[in-house]
Amino acid sequence: MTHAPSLHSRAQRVLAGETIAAARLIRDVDDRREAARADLRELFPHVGKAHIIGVTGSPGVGKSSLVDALITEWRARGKTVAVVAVDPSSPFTGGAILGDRIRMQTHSLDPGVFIRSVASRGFLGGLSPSIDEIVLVFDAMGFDVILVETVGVGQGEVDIIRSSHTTLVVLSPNSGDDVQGLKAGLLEVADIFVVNKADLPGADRTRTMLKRMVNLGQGALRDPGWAIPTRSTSTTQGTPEERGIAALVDACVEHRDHLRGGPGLAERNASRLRSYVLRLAGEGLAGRLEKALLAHPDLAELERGETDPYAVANALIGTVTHEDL
Ligand SMILES: Nc1nc2c(ncn2[C@@H]2O[C@H](COP(=O)(O)OP(=O)(O)O)[C@@H](O)[C@H]2O)c(=O)[nH]1
Ligand SMILES: [Mg+2]
Repeated sequence: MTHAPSLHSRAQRVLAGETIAAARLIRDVDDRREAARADLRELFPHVGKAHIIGVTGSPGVGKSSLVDALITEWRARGKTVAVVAVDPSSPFTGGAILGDRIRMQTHSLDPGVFIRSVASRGFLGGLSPSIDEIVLVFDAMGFDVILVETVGVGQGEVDIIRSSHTTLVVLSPNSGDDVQGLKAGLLEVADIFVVNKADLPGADRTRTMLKRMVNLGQGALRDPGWAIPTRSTSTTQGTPEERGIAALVDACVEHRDHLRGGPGLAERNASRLRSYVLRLAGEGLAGRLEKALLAHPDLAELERGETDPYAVANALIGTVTHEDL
C-alpha cells in the first residue's frame, strides 16, 4: 500500500500517533513558525485527558534524574509518559543541555515515552514560551502523564507551573535552598514537596523543616483543601522503598484524584487556557504594534521632538486595535 500523506494534515498524523510528525510539529512550535498554528488549532479539540505535572526546583537538585525514575515507575503501571524539559541554556548557543537527552535515552526505544528538551531562550531563569503548546501536542497525542521540568524562577515560568495540574517542588539537602529562606512563592505553587538525595546527610532535617513550613502555611497555600505532602526520594541509592519513587507517584495520583473530586481540576484548566490566550493575544499585538509603529506618521514628529512617547503609544494602540488579530 502506498503512503499518501497529502490526504492527511500533519495534525491528523500526530493524532494517529506518528511520532515523526509530532517531532516535526514540536520543532516548528519551538521555532515559532507560522506553520504550526493550523496544526495546533486542529489538535486543540483533542486535549484534556493527560495529567500534567510540573517538576521544578533549583539546578542540580536532581529534577532530571527524578523525571527519569518517574517515567520508569509510570511505565511499570502501564501509563504512557511524555516529558518536556526546559534547559537553562546559554543565550549564545540557544541549545539544550546534552546531558538531559543522554540520560533519558534509556527510554528512547520505548514507544510509550516521548521526551523533548527545549532551550529556555535565555530570559532570566526563563521558560520557552512554547511549553504550553508542546504540552498541547502531547495531550492531543493521548499521553497519560505529561512531565514538565523547569527551573523554578521567573514569572513566565511561575505561570506555567501554576497551570500544571500537579506541581512537584524539588529540594535537596545541600542545594543551598535553605528552607527557612525558601521563597514564599514556592509554597504558593507546590502541591507536593520532594526532598531528593535522601541518601545524603541532612535530608531528614530538610524534610522536617518543610513540614513545619507547610503547617505554618499562613494562607499562602495554593489550595487550602490539600495538605501538601513531603516525600523523600533517592534516584541513586537504596531499596525501592528507600528510593521512594512509587510513594511519590502515589502522591501524584492522590493529588489528581483530589482535583477531580472538587473544583480544582476545572480551575487549573481554566487558568491554563487564560494564560494561553493572553500569551497569543500579546504576541499578536506585539507584532502588529511593531509593524504599525514603523509606518506611523507620528514617528517622525516624535523624532523631531514635536510630540512625546506617551501620545504616540496611545495613537499606536488606537491604530492596531481597530484591526482583527
Ligand atoms: N546523591 C544523590 N545524587 C543525586 C540524586 N539524584 C540526582 N543526583 C545527582 O545530582 C546531579 C544533578 O542531577 P540532575 O538530575 O541533572 O539535576 P537537575 O539539574 O535538577 O535536573 C547529578 O550528578 C545526579 O547524579 C540522588 O538521589 N542522590
Ligand atoms: Mg535537569
